[in-house]
Amino acid sequence: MPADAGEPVLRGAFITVEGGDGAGKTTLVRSLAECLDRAGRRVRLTFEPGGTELGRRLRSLVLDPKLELGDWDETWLFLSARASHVQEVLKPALAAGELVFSDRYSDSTLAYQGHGRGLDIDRLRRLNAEATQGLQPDLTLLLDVPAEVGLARTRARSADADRIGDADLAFHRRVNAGFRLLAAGDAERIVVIDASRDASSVLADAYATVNDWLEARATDS
Ligand code: Z5A
Repeated sequence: MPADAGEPVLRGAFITVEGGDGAGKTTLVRSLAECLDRAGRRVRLTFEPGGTELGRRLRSLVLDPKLELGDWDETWLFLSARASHVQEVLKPALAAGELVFSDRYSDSTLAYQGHGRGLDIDRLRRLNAEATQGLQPDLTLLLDVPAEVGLARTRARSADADRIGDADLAFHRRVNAGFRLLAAGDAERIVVIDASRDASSVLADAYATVNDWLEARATDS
């Protein structure tokens, strides 16, 4: 079916990196971008919540430990940040043919607000579809690490309070279990990587996965 007149064709590739707190997403996307750059592939890095001015402002609200927020209020803030991210950053970059990596995207809402907070997953999926205008990642790397290990890493890095990171261990375990369920339900898109290993082993697996995926995509097109 032809694309709607006026809707740009998204020729680029959209890869997301997901996982619980301290899984190593930020570390990984930076190193991956360097490796891909050395191999001649320019990468655009972005993240949620953030990536736009509205996203950055909403991020400081949603993570502020002094702010009391209901679970749905929290959800709307993430969705608003995502809607601006899609409209202002992701769609234009993909329309221009870029290779885009986002540190977190819509699976985080399903895992944190759905599995972690216990909100209705089907409703969250519908709201994600609205906020993203239907834009799904082509490939997702899920960094899987036990919640205790991830939290120990983030707490060793900084003692700063964080409204979501400071939730109890049971919450973070539900989030991680939620991510694994999402991966089991969408094995074509979501590749699980054991992120409890050292950063260079995680990078080697992630790089091989992305490279294979990019080559397969080039062969198919
Ligand atoms: N959230 C949500 O609830 N719903 C949503 O829809 C979205 C997000 C989009 C974002 O805050 C918060 O919002 C997040 C989910 C929620 N929860 N919290 N809190 P954030 O961006 O500040 O938090 P984060 O995404 O979890 O980032 P993080 O805590 O920095 O984790 P990370 O990016 O996965 O890890 P890192 O920064 O790469 O590494 C953490 C530390 O571990 C650092 O000192 C590294 O040097 C070290 N590290 C990294 N990899 C390794 C390995 N392999 N071994 C040992 N040490 C490592």
